[in-house]
Amino acid sequence: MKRHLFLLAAMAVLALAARGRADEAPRIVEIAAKRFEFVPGTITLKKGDTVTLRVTSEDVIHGLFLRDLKLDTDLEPGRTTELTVTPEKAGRFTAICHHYCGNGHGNMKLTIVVEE
Ligand SMILES: [Cu+2]
Repeated sequence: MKRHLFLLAAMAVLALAARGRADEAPRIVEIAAKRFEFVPGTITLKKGDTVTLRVTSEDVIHGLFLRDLKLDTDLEPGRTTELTVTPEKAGRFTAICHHYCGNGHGNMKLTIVVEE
């Protein structure tokens, strides 16, 4: 009988531990894309931490490209695109808009700082 109670307690602890992990949603970073900037212009992430980038284009089609973090996506006008990223190396990276969106397109950059 004692043994059964012990097993029940152990199962309850395991169930709670599993639920705790499932509740750990990635941090969300909101970013607006518009001619000719990303707002904020710089975001800071932590190496090894998974985050969701929630990027909304406020005007025309933009893009977000950064090879180092495997970002390569179109940002449709008026829509929000979610990207999950887990940076594997620390440093300072520059993501660019890779859809021509007008005269200031070349300056449309997002700095991503990844801290150790
Ligand atoms: Cu652009």
